[in-house]
Amino acid sequence: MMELTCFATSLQLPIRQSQLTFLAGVTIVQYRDKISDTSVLISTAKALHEKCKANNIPLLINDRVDVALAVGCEGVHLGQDDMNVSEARRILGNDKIVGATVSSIDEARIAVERGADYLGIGTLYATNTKKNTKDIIGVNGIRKILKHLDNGNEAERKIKTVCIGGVNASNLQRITHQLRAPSAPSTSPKSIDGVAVVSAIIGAPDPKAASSHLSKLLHSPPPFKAHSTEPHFWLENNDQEISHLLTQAAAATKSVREKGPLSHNMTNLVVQNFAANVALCIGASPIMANYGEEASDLSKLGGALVVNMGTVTPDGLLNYKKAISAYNLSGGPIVLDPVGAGATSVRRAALAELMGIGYFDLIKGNEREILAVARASGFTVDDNSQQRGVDSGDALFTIQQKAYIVSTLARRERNVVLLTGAVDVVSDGNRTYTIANGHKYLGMITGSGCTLGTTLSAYLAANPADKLYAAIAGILHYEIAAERAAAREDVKGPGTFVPAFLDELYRLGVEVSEGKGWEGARVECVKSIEDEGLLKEA
Ligand code: 3NM
Repeated sequence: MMELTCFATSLQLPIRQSQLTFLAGVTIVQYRDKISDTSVLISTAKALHEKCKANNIPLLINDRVDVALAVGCEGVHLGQDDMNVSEARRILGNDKIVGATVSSIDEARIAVERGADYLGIGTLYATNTKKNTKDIIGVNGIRKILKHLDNGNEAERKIKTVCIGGVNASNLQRITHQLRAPSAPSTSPKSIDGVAVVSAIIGAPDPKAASSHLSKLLHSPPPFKAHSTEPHFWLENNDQEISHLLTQAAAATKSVREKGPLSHNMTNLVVQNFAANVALCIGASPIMANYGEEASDLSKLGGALVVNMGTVTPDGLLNYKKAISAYNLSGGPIVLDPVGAGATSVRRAALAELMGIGYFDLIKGNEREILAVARASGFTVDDNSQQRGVDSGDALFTIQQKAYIVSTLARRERNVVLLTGAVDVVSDGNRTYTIANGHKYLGMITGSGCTLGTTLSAYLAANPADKLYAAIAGILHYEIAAERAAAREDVKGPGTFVPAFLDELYRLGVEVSEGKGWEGARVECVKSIEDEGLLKEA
């Protein structure tokens, strides 16, 4: 059961009695009042307690153990500057609820040690409700604390957690989806148990309707998972697995051609024309719309978004953020292509910012870009263990190491991660595959990586049930078409390759949809992945 904690009042949003008749779906109320005199605190809290009792909702008092005692309510919530948890426990007894605000692993550890019943972890996002917060720790900071608790002693594993700061109806489902301790696929990782909210309820014109809506959101899957058939598992026999995959991949190609999904590209100027042509050739419907305000309408058309950071600017970043929120809300898939992400501090910061405010169904990149993604996801990369791989002269990592990186990252981000190269490695955290198709000409023309992103967006939009299979289908379509184009007699080099490639994308799509299958697909399962120790918690 997910908890919805509502703060009944705060400095900026004073309580109106009428608001509390009563907050639908709220499971705990906290009375937070930092200015009133003690006598007023007690009388307000008593009135509030009567209402809470009538609705079977525990009432906690923020900061003030004395007020909680006077009122006889269910407990207190304590900040780091208040009475410490063990003192409060001693005074209130074991029957009362004692919660604590924590922003770091150390604070979490100490609060659990001292006997807290739950942790309020924050601040998640900057908020107008409480300006003097200690730390904005974001999604990564909270995941780190969850991971610590997940790996801790019994009390740490069992402790309940809620997150706080800037939670509202537009981000609640994404946040609860993302706030999980990343763990091995076989275990059930610790996740956030609820959210604590002030302004999204108390500041709403109709608090009861707002809390009811938040509660519904909290108890339903996020829109971007609504059509997923997860969990997905391997077939035991590798040949059967690959043959099943290829059948599904052919159906995915057919589905792209039948549905003609919108591929909304927020991409760099260099590749816009090429990306539109690639989308058309595979049967998708392209739109090159870089203006964020349009995204809300576009996101409702059943398509997908590509955020390609190839020519990132401050304006571009604002536009991406609007579009990302719109697509996360509608459930339309988003492909993130963090072009050159590791190259400059501006790009690294932009990537971290986007990953902190959005969910990306698929993130693709080359080795250096994926390493930047790993850092933005809260990992440190062990530079010493980078070594030249055996698969490609330029590769930093071996296939095994790549498999470890993409699967670890996909498991943390709960999405699909694709590391492109001579051999592509792609994973959803549970299943990892290599794909060895493609041609060197793809590396000699502009925008081949970017337009693979366009292709993948259309595949994800048309095939949301298993986004990993959808991605593999898109990669096969793209790379086998390149092989066929390069082998043509009329292709003399990269220049003549481009139009031939567009032809072959179209022709292969038709053939596969008509049941001719994937001649020449070179896909393999990577079923055993060692912990290469390349990614560490930052
Ligand atoms: N405590 P809203 S943030 C009361 O980080 C409080 O400890 C915080 O308000 C912390 O839901 C916060 O309006 C205010 O963003 C949360």
